[in-house]
This record gives sequence, structure tokens and C-alpha cells, in this order.
Amino acid sequence: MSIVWLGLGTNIGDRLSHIESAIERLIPVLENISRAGLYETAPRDFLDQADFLNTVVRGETDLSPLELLYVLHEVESKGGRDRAKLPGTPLKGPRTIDIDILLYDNICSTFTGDDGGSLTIPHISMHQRLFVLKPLLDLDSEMKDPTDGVLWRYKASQIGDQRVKLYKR
Ligand code: PH2
Ligand code: MG
Ligand code: MG
Repeated sequence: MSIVWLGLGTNIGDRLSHIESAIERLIPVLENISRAGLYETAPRDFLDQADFLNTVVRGETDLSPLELLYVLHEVESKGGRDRAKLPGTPLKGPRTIDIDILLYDNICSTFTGDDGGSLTIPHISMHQRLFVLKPLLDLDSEMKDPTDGVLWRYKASQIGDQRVKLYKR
């Protein structure tokens, strides 16, 4: 079994129920799930959008990284996520549910799917996102970035305020 860490985010509609339904749908896919608290977070990257709810989930799986990615896409679709890149849709704009693979064991690599899409693990932006690192550290404060062995909590402490506030434990 491999240990995976997923980041969940939503900023459209009933955010709480989008997160809860997505985690329900992860139960058949991941074993021994543990979940961090929910955080209300200011949007990053694309700023002109509503605040997000974010959390992190840890689980165990026998799926490969790409197999897991496709399952997560299905869970996103069931949660009302439209991944189609319509003209005029901002790249990192509003979404009903986004589920990103953050970490998968200590893998540091990029995978290319049959559809030509690519998956980089660790998630390429996680080191600069407190909306990821805070909930991750709730679950394990001693974890290290597998790319350089530096504690995630040290990296988090070097990031300025990003308005990430505990919403629900
Ligand atoms: N996701 C993004 C872009 N910006 N900002 C916050 N606060 N939370 C997110 O989950 C988020 C974001 C792209 O996936
Ligand atoms: Mg994302
Ligand atoms: Mg995503």
C-alpha cells in the first residue's frame, strides 16, 4: 500500500457539502482515511474569486499515481466539476470541487498520462500554499518535503500571511 496525501478545495455553492460529498466518495477508494480540519482561505493565483474551503486528506491505496488521478477526476465530476476548458474560463478560477494529489509516498517525479496530461508529485505549488500546508501539518507536523528533506513546518513558517483561517475542526 502507498500513502497518499490529497488537497481538496471548493469555492462555489455549498462549499461544506462539496467537501463532505467528495470525502464520502473517497472512502471506497482509499483505506485508513484521516482528514485535517477545514480552513477558509483567500484565493491564490487567480485573485478575483470567492474564498475557498480547503482541507487535506491522508489515505492508503494500491492504485498507481495515474490510476488515482483518473479516479479523482471521476470524483470531481460527480461533485459537479466541469474540467472542460471553455474559452474565457480562468485557469485557476472558481470550482465546485478540486482534488489534487499532493504527495504519494516519497515519489518525486512527473508522469504522463495516455491523454497527454501530466501529473507532477509533489504538487508543484504546495510548498508556497498555506491553504495546503496548514491542514497537512494538522495531520503530521513532522513531515518533510521529499524533494529536499526540509520539514514542511519550516517551509510554512517562511511564508507570509495568506489569510488561512480554521473554519471547522
Ligand atoms: N486552488 C487553485 C487556485 N487558488 N486558492 C485557494 N485559497 N484555495 C484553492 O484550493 C485554490 C486557490 C487552483 O486549484
Ligand atoms: Mg488545485
Ligand atoms: Mg486540480
